[in-house]
Amino acid sequence: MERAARKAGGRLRRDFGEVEHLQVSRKGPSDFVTKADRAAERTLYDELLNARPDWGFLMEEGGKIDGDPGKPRWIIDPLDGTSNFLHGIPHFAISIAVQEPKLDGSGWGEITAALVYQPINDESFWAEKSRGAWLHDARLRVSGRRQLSEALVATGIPFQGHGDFGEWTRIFGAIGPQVAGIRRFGAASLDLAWVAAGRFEGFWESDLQPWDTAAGGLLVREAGGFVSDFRGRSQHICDKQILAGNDPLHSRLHKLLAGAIRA
Ligand code: 2AM
Ligand code: CA
Ligand code: CA
Ligand code: CA
Repeated sequence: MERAARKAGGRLRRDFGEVEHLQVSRKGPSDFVTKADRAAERTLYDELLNARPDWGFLMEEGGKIDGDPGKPRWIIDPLDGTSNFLHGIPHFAISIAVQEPKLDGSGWGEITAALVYQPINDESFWAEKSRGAWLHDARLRVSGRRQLSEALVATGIPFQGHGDFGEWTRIFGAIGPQVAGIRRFGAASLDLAWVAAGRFEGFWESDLQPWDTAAGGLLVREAGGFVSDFRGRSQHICDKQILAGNDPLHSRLHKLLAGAIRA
């Protein structure tokens, strides 16, 4: 996983330097895809298929590819933060997770391994189920801050055609005055990795996809944090909403969110 991400990351680094020459197309009004997204995904696919020929794939650009029955699958966002990438902002990542099939064969189950790799500053956040989360060889632990007034919280703001601006604004109005600050950096997998690393005390966003949350969710849990939907129920990767945070701030944020949604 790390080898594949480093190879694809090297490619993204080169393309980032040539961003003005990249072919760009649109999937929606402000939802762009570049030659770099596709090339990185191709590299990840080739490397991971070579390493585990019988596993399946769920990828942002290429969709679903079945593996052998009973085998895990890779969940891949080859370039999370395409808008940043396109604007020459070096905040983007590769996100890879491993999902196990359910034992009874009735679909997909737990995420057991995760990697979020930031090619520009060469930060590699990884986790294995029940074995912890790490930044390179340093164990990760969510923030120890306990006061909302000291909390730096990240979010994702809806954009054209995605998400509910009214709901986001109500939540922002509820959380904003209570916390030390709110950030919107534009790459959900990195927002989650940074919660795991204790850089943010919390993160919320709606309208996400499995490849945005699969790896980051495991990172937060393995770093001792909590991940849920906006109602505090356990978050499955197919849920579009996510709220992540340390204990006790996850529950404080959840109460503010729940109040704002009801209002
Ligand atoms: P992407 O770069 O892999 O498409 C949550 O904000 C996610 O929405 C981001 O991680 C980003 O993933 C995706 N996204 C797509 N278009 C976006 C836009 N115009 N602004 C912000 N995020 C966008
Ligand atoms: Ca995209
Ligand atoms: Ca992407
Ligand atoms: Ca993404």
